[in-house]
Amino acid sequence: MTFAITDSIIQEHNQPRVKALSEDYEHLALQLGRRNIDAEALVTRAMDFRVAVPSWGVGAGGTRFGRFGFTGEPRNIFEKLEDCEAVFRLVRVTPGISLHIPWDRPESSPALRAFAEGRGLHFDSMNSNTFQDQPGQKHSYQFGSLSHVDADVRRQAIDHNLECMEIGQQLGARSHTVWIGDGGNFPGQLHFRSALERYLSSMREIYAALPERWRLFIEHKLYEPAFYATVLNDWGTSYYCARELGPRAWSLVDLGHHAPNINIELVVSRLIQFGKLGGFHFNDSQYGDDDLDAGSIKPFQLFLIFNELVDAALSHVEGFDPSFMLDQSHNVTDPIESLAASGVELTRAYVQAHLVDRAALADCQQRNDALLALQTLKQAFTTDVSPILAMSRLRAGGAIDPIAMYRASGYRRRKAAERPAAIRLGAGIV
Ligand code: PSV
Ligand code: MN
Repeated sequence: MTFAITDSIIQEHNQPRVKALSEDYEHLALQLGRRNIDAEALVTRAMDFRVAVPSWGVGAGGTRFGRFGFTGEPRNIFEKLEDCEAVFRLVRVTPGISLHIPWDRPESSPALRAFAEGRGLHFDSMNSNTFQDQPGQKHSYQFGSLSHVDADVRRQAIDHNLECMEIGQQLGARSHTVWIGDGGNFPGQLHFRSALERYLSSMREIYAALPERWRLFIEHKLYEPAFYATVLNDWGTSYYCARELGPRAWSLVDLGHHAPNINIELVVSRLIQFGKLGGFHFNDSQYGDDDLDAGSIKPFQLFLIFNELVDAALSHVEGFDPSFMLDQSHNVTDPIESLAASGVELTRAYVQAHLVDRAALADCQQRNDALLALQTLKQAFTTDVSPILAMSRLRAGGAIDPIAMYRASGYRRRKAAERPAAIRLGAGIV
């Protein structure tokens, strides 16, 4: 038997904290009541919030300069799922797992599915990987994959995506996410229009093979690994391609994939309005695709993004049903702590966005009262909803204080004993 954070360990840790939480919650409920906001309704919303965890996120991340492993690091997909379970048990909003193939290719999909379901987990989106070469691979992706000039390379990349979807079907997943590193480093290297045309024609084949009721997410990125021009570079190109592909193709927004200083909430709003916002990869950044923990650098931006999402949900925008995933790289923290904290931060932004007095905001906009419009948003953003989040976790069986609970459990120390060191050096994640 391997060590797990059980319900009873959590309850034991929660027990001495329940009284203080109840008092804080009552006080907040009273304050919100004065603003005609029902705290109980917000607890329910927080309990219903869901964000998927990436299977690759529970291992040590890395940069192109190196990767620092840690003791007790998961060595295979089963151990990764154990760590995903720990995150889920602490915060209760992360039962979905987003799987990367071939990083986490299962030897037996039925066995992996049973293992996950036995832990209250399920598989969310599949992710293909045609941005790296794998041992024994026939054709190299050095000069691209789905948009490569050579039809044989494109065939191999298309087949890989088809295989990902086949595995995903066996695992019970419901969507497939395609991100390619295709692009160029030098002016003249790529014929821009032909490269996009080739990408689209490869994607049409993938789209045609999409299992019933699945959604196809296409993820754009401004730069990296290509540093001069990327084939699927921005949200406009993503929107165009999603529309060309058909109703089951959607744009996915990774928060780290934009030009510096871009107004991401505006991008989000445009994709909602044009009916193509399919999902998110949440993370945070200071400079580029830094893959830092969600909400760690720009919490107000995160709130403003959720403000757009909640506004769309409350106004029942047709077909609006975005999928949420974390896509982070953990280099200096325990990934379980980072993922748990990120799950909490996303739920916080989601709940805070429900505090926005939308009638007052609409009135400010109508009267061109810019100052009060901002204050209306700030009133929601500056409300500390921590007691609502903690109450929702408590009621769902999670931890009142997830990080303290995790540390008290000694989980990583126990895993270090269970998982004798497998030193993995080398460059990390993109
Ligand atoms: C690429 O930067 C990306 O955001 C894609 O989603 C990849 O699948 C993931 O990162 C790999 O970490
Ligand atoms: Mn991503």
